[in-house]
Amino acid sequence: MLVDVHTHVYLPRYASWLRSRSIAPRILVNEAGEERLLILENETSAGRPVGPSYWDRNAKLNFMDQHGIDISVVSFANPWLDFLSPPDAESLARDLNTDLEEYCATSPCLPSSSLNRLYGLGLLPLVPGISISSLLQAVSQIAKAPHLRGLIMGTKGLGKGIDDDALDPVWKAIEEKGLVVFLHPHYGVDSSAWGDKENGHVLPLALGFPFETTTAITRFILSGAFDRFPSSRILLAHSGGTLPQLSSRLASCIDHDPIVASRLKHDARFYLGKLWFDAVAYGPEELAFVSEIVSRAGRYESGNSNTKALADRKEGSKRMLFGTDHPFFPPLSSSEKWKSVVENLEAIDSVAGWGEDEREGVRAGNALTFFDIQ
Ligand code: 5CU
Repeated sequence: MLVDVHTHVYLPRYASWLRSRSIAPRILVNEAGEERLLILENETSAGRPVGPSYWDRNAKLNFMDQHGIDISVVSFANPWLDFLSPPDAESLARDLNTDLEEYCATSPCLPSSSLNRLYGLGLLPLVPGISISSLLQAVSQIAKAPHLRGLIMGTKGLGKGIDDDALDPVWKAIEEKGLVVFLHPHYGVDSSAWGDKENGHVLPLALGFPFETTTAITRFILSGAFDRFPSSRILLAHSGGTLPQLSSRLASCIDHDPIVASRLKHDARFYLGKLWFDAVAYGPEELAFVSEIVSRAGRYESGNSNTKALADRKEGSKRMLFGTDHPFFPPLSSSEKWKSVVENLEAIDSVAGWGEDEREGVRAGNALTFFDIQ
């Protein structure tokens, strides 16, 4: 079985909003009469192709069939509602969450099963100036929707990031309802870091996106939020960005900073072991590394971190879940299989130390458990 946990949509109502706008984020029609998408900072004014794969459910299901994906946990694509006023964000969040529940609930079931092929992650109207009660209403709406299993969240929060103390009641409600939070980037990092050479979207997407996620989740950890909301279930996009690689350095920097250290109940690496990671890393070595380090995370405090690498990888694989990033990164020809699927599946198949149980877990079993799809 194959379950895709990182797959996006712009539902028709959202695409209409993007079409109605004259500044980015927007969908425009070019001189050739083709729709183009303009969402990233510094995107050329020509934008890039956008079409039914972003909003048409049949296109999503066809993509799933073409790649043997049985179930998708669909989430809204960036930049979500970030650019809207509080009243617009609030009403669009409500409508989009309703739309997504219907999109999933009326999807076909798996053959000889009562499981739907589509489940969803809703969204919150997280914009500066929104009231906390509006956010709590959205959390409650999502929790009541039978096919929504959580929500996707960007890194801005109410404008001050996801470590903003003002969000504590929201994290508390999310934790109480047992909802998954899929933390996903959009803004990258300051584009002056990319220099003057024309490198298209390579640097913002390959480096900026993962580093944005790294910064956001690290700030969340440093704020002590995991100590306040220890049952939070956060899934990190793109295999956690660079947090796994930097976690021991982070722990060391905290050790040398008494103020930050006094805020945390645990060694920084402990919190790594409370996270989940999509397996959208495109290479077996990266998956191996993340699974190994994640499994050791909780053991640093007991001084027992140097155990067997291969056993650690098996254990850590339980926190990793297959994803595609559809409909981003399409191939040049529509008949081709998407590299994002093929490469990520090949990577899962070739991790040294993962046996068939671990591969099956990352492909499907972990997601079914994590999202309570049964
Ligand atoms: O290619 C891109 O711009 C993106 C994006 O915006 N969001 C995403 O999830 N993947 C790729």
